[in-house]
Amino acid sequence: MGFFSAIKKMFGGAEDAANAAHEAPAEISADAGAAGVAATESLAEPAAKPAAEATAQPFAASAADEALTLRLREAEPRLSVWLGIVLEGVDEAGDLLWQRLFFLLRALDAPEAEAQNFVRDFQEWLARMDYRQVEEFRSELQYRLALALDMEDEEDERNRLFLKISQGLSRTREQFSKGLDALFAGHGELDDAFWEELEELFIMADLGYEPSIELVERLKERARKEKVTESTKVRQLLMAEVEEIFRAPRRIAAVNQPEVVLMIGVNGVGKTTTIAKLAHRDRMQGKKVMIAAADTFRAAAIEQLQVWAGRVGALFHARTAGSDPAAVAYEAMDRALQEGVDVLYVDTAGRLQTKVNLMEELSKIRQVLGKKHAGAPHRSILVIDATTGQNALSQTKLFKEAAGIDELIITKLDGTAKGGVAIAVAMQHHLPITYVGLGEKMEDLRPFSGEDYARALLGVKEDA
Ligand SMILES: Nc1nc2c(ncn2[C@@H]2O[C@H](COP(=O)(O)OP(=O)(O)O)[C@@H](O)[C@H]2O)c(=O)[nH]1
Ligand SMILES: [Mg+2]
Repeated sequence: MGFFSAIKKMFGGAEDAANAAHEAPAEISADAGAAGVAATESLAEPAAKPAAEATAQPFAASAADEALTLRLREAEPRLSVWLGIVLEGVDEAGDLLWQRLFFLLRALDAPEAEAQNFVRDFQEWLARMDYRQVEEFRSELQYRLALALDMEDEEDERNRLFLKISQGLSRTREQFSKGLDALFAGHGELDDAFWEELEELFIMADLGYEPSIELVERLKERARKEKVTESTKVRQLLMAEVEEIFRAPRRIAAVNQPEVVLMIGVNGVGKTTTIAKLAHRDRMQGKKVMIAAADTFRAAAIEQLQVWAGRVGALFHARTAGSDPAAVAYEAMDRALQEGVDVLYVDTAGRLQTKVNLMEELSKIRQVLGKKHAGAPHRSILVIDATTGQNALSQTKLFKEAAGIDELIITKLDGTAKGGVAIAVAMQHHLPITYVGLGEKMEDLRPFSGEDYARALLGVKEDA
């Protein structure tokens, strides 16, 4: 959806007015635009905008719509603000809500078919969740709009994400940040005792012994380089160091479609729900998704995945429980190619019998995928559960050796006091963390930002 062109269209700008002119009732030249100022004077906008104004007409059908259009034009160009305006006077799901959603999507230049799909999907979701009140679904609605309109990187959504991470890490922060404060209060100078206590603090925050020692060494080095001698400055050093730890080199993203994503990790970490959340994101971005149940160990696991696939609108491929996981992966790969799928997710079993077994099973799956579709799997994602603390570290080591990992997703960062494990894993394994799970809802899987994480963990305010 051409959100930005739509925003510019609504908010004016001569160049955009020209771009949008095909939708205007008549071509308005720059001169005619100047002449038309009187007509739009009440909007108190610069002279170059009448043409843009004209393009806003087609969807300003009724007086109510026109009033809304004007409100949107005057408002800050942010999704949350716009959503707030179109949801005014709407308390629950129903005709008025659908009408307003269509209005917003049209105002944002969404093609009619996409707008229809969006609203229909959302209606289905509301029915399934049995939500009626706006307050029950507002957040999911904004999330869906942000994905559909490609606005997740906008400040608005980034703030929401930061709040989420910040809330999720509050228990970890409590331990960590309070410990730091006490440490700063007790030591003015950066002496050996200070560093030793800092190391203990890291260990207590579940960073693990070796990573804690390494982190202190890095901080000492940073303090030396930056000639920092006071303990109070260490918070900023730590902040910079944590950000640095998460700075993973960008991988080449070139993918020959379908993109194939292999999800690995032990039982219970959240693989299946994370696939659903990722698939949901893809679907909101208009992609065709297939999910393959190569975790064939339990029938219940296959059913659970099938239910998720149905909910998020993904194709699903499975065999009966006990089937060969590689055969499922092979067939799904075949189907994905035939049916023009954009992304194929392959769920795998997380049984940790022996490393050899695990290695064999995963490498067989990888082989058959690659045989059918060169380059597949394009991404092997290890899912780890933050609440398991140190186990997450040993699991990463094991899977890295057994199967190879391209990226990490850390789930259950919400409410755990062990959120520090993200630092340890990134530091020890040099793997990018691409998403984090911040709750059980679909909207609770978000792209990971090392900067947000560092800020949330250390309680550093935006302008501090
Ligand atoms: N609080 C919270 N729970 C999660 C998160 N991700 C997954 N879960 C829950 O963890 C449990 C196990 O998830 P599942 O996907 O079945 O794990 P799998 O065995 O690895 O496939 C389920 O109850 C999920 O709802 C998260 O980010 N936060
Ligand atoms: Mg599972």
